[in-house]
Amino acid sequence: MSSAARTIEVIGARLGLGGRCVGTARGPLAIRAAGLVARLSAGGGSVRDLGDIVARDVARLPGRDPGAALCAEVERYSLELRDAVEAVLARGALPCVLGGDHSLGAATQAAVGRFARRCGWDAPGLIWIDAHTDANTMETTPSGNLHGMMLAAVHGLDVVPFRRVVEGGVRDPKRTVYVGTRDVDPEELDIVRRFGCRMITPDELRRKGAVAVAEEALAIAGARDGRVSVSFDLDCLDPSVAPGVDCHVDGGLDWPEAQALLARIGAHRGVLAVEVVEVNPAADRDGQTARLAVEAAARLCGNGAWHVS
Ligand SMILES: [Mn+2]
Repeated sequence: MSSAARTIEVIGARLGLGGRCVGTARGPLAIRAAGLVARLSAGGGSVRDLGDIVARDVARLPGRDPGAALCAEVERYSLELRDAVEAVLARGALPCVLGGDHSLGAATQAAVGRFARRCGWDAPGLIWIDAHTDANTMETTPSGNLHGMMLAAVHGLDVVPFRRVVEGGVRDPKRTVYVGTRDVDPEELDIVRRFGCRMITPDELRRKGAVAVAEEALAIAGARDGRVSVSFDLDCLDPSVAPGVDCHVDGGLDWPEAQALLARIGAHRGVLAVEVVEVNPAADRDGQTARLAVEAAARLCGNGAWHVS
């Protein structure tokens, strides 16, 4: 189950409909242009680029209901992505999904849950490195943005556009660990607490150290059999470090903290799937955020361990 021995299969998800700005749809292009495939190949394993899943251009209604057309398109690309990720897992390869707005997480994480079920394993745990908890529902969302609701669906709450996507792939929220959390809506916080998810803020990470936090996250998420999947939203980093994201939240991780965290997680043998999301090239500064996305992916895919400083 060593990630270093597995082929890495890259899928781009050119999505912006689930977020605040459509510029995020160009994230996978920027991450590839920053040298992703060469960087992943430097780990010594083989890397296949499966190309992109592309969202169609549909109009979003303003306000808390994004509209039936948008929801239908989110469901369409999510089912396409979910099946693609499940096929990667079935080949014994490590999926590395590039975003694109975080609505893609329903597909990646449901694919992991469905695949585990087919194998007769427990649902794998989840490490969610993000400024946000993405745990709103259509009833609690202040914004109507689906990238903030997808994990509620993955945890088994009913969010209509993700209903079919998560079928058979729901994950256990008690083995979800959030890292870097610092922007949670009040009703969303109630949901996260009720579920019993572990939440680690940047302050707590600074107190305990990034490696200790990585080990705690792996212990909780991997409590059953060591199997976990990992989601990395670039907005977990401070906007001064990673300006090229959709939602800027001050007080985030710096790069030395993040890279130590990611390298420790990526060295774990039970990582089943990786997603690196929310890169918005329109807000980036000289491709800096895209380059960090490359480095994050390399560490999570298990070939960045020797870069730990
Ligand atoms: Mn986020």
